[in-house]
Amino acid sequence: MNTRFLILSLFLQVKSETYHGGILYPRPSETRQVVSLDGLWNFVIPQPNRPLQGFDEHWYKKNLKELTDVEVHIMPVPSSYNDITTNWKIRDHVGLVWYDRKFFVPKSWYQIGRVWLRFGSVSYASQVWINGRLVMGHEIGHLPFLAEVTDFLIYGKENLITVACDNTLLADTVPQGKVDTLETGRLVQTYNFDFFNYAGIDRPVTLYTTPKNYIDDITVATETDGDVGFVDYRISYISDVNVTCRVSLIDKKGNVVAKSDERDEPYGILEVPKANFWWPYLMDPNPGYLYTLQVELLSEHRDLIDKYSQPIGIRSIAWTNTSLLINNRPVYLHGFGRHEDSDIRGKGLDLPLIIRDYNLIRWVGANAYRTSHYPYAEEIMDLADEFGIMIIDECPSVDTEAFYDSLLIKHKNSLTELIKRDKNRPSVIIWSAANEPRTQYPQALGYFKEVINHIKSLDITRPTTIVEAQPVNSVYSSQFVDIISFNRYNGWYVNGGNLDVIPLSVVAEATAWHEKFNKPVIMQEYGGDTLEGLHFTPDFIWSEEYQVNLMSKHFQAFDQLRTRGFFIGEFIWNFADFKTAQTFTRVGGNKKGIFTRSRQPKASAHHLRKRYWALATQLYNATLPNDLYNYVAPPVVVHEEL
Ligand code: BDP
Repeated sequence: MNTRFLILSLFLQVKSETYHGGILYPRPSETRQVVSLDGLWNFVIPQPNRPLQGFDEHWYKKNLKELTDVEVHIMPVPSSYNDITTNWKIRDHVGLVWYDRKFFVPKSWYQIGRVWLRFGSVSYASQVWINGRLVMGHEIGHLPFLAEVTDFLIYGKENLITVACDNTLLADTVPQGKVDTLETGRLVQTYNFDFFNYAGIDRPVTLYTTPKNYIDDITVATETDGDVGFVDYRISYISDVNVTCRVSLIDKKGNVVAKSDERDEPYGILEVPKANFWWPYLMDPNPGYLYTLQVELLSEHRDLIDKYSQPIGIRSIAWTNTSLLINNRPVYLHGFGRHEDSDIRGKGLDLPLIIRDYNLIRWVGANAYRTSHYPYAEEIMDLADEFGIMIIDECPSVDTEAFYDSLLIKHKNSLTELIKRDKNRPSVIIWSAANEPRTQYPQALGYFKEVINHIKSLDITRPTTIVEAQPVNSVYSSQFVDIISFNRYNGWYVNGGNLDVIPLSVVAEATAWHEKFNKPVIMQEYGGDTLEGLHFTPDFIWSEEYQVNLMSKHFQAFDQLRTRGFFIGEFIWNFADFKTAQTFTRVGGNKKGIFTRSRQPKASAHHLRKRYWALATQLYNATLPNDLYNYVAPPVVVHEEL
């Protein structure tokens, strides 16, 4: 069977309808209502030998619940579908799955203006129908998409929404994958990246209203000068009448601290004297200060047409060939690579989990993380803005092996959508174009030149990076970026069992990257798998002691590098254990977390906590938490000899 057909069948029909507007997060206001479609949906997988059964039988015009020749499951939304049931065939399914549910649209929404349908993400590709009519399609997971559905709805009555979702990864999907056929005829998805290919409607689904004439997008860039903040804004709107844009900046206490002038043009610069800057966690006693940029679309008679409130932070970013500066102060990034991953819900958004994660991030004293290896949910990003956690925002390109033109188009699309989504976030300080592509191939040169130029064409306010795994002298890509990132598993994949070599190797490699490219350097991944509860002294690979000592050897290297002036960050791999594909190299998944998959600390978490807080104290004078060290004995008093 031609698996490529599965994906093409989804996209041929909708290509021309690609949405070009803004993708502002749905927020209620005086002029907008938001209704969640999260909850329990019906879920069906076609018969194994009939992958296109749903299309052949027009399932989008039927109630899935009433189908008789397939099993109908109940599926929570948002969640990945893979680990919800007890059936491995659902977990490992390749191809299309179908979701539907009914929902009510109030009569009062009739002629309210416009109604929109928005998905936080569906992985990997999807097509959406309302009441049997095709509304939209979207390819690439981890990114939001939306469409106006005003004319598709029945007002004051029940409506049906149907989603077909395809998890197939091929040579020109982002990320790449391959589908093989087993002797039995069953399809298996293979991929080189090291995390489970979770799929489904994994982020919130919302229905919301806007007036007919509405605010479509808001773009903000901020600067600082002394204690003055500047907010440069651009509003795009859709309107068939003359309108103006009144923009007000409101502080946390509700005071208007700046506003647009009487012309109320859709662009301008607000000046905020004595501004509360957005500071990273631990760099200031009041990190993550957010203002509200209130945008009002007004008629010629000054009547309110539409209103949208966008949280923003005022901060500046600058970079040199040795440093990264926030509000003109150099920052040192200490954090981790992470995953959206947890038991049962997979990559599904889970509010208790994400709040627990931020509590752990702050407990451990990290000030940054990378959204390895795809964009994280908007709700997760909101908390980074709010807590002052600096984000290296990565698009879903991971382990790219071959560079096709068709792939390049999609890779660039993923960055367009990511930047459109996250451009106003103060937490986002670096765009990451890819993780561990095969940049030793000459084709990587033209490919990444174009990818980085594309980012620069969309946002010049933030630096770019590509996270490299190839040796420094063989890459064709990092010449284009602003900040060098590299991953290296010394004491694990390289010199496993030989921790003593680590300081030398890390210092030599980081220095070589800087010498070759004359740019600041971040070590984006280092670490080793660790089975919680496994102990050996002297340390032995996979034990908690080994992970702790592997870290200490890296800390020594990082401290040497910090004295050289170009080394700006250390990120351990990984924040928590996570699920991977089934392979003999992984025992229940990747165990390089400093927290277990259920978010409890290994010995390494306590160890890392001591370092990250020590760094915060040295660099920013942060106050140590009082439970960092356990009581052992009274401080030793050293008596001077008489
Ligand atoms: C790195 C990858 C990361 C893996 C890690 C590992 O960037 O996704 O999980 O190796 O093997 O190369 O643990």
